Amino acid sequence: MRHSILLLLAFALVCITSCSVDAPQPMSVVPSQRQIEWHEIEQYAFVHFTINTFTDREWGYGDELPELFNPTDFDADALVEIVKTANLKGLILTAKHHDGFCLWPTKYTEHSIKNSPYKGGSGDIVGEVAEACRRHGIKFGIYLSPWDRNHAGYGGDEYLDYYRNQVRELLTNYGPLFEMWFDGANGGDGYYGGAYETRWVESGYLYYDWPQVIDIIRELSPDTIVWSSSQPEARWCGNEKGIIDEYCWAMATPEDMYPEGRDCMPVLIHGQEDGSCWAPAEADVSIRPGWFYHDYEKPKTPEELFQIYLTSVGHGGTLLLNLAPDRRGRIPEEDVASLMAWREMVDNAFKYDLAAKATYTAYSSRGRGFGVEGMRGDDSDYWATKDGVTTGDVYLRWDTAISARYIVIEEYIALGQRVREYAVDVKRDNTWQQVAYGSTIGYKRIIPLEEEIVTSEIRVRFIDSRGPLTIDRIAVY
Ligand code: FUL
Repeated sequence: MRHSILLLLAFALVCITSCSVDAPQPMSVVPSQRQIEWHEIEQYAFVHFTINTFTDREWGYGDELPELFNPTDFDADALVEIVKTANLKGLILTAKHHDGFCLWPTKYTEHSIKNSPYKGGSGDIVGEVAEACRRHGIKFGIYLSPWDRNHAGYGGDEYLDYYRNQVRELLTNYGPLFEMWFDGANGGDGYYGGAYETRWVESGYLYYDWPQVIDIIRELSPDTIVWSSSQPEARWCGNEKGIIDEYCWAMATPEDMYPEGRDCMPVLIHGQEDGSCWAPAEADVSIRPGWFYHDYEKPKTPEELFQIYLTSVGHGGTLLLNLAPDRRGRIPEEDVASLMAWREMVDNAFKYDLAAKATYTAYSSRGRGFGVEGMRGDDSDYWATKDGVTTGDVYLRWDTAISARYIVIEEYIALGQRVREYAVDVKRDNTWQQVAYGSTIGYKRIIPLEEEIVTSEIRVRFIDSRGPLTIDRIAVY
């Protein structure tokens, strides 16, 4: 008897070990750990604030006097509290816009806040916001315009030293940063230390020698996501409307994103299925028509912001939503109202995952550890198919009918982005009816249904994929 129990145990052990299954091989291009974390924060604020706020311009010329910068009621905590309440997880501040005025008391130029009336010249907007972010658990990032219409040496080597010194100074004093934003606007007319002329830097991307700048970032703040034209870890989505294209890969090849003399827009918009690095789309958009505050402009409505959420976070990228402090240094009350109503709309729309009560079924599974339950909820397990299996249907069934408005699908991107084509069907009057059809999924795809659908069965068909399917989540709201 004892013998046979031991034999049985040994057999079970052999079975368990031999039945355990390996995870699918990662695709050749996968996100780094910091990029995965960046995807997960989904939405964060941009704050455009500088001398333009006081001159009513979008691009300053570079000859504005520092005395013009005079916010009467700036409060970094109040700003960050708004960001936090709106559930934005980070904040990227314009430390320097194209006009060259610096919002921190840099030691490299007099064209800064130290010569403004703000706090009698002892203020430091970058430092105040950085500290407030840390106090409130908000990630902090910096926008540092490469183009500088104030600096006399712009276009030459002297400016490059100046720029790199500023990168070093900012990272040393205010880092670590979660993202650094190096705007693409480059060259044109400006003050340039009194020259009042037009300067074009011969191929902007080469002029700045980004690898050198990135080396400084890696040395001082290794986990910073670099938004730039060289080795980008996040890319521009191709418009400033908050719309990431329906067809969008997180991968792209840097040389194709910023090619000499070729149109880069298709690559920025769609990414590349065979791109050489993970460079996902970020949707930057302002709550107002302009990036800076102008009293004649109005903020977007909560409904417009909600639509933007669907086409940014819901299209597999992140949302970088700009807020524009007014001349007090405060976010206008009507913008705050719109922002909070938007947040409530998002919270309400995605409050209860109806799939929590569904039964998940798939006829094809990789095996132990990669079953359909991996698609339930927001945890780290995922459903995978066997090597060579690049299609699969997943059924969600409920005992009592549910009323669905959104389907959310997420790929397990740590192993790469794979899905090329999918469809969603619902069962009505005992027949399947297709309600959605699309191409890429990536980190997250929110599929808004045209109308609220009452059903007790939903089928997600993965029609084509670059490799075995690795699906992290299917949720229904
Ligand atoms: C653009 C800039 O020229 C705008 O002023 C703004 O900063 C926007 C986010 O990027 O390229």
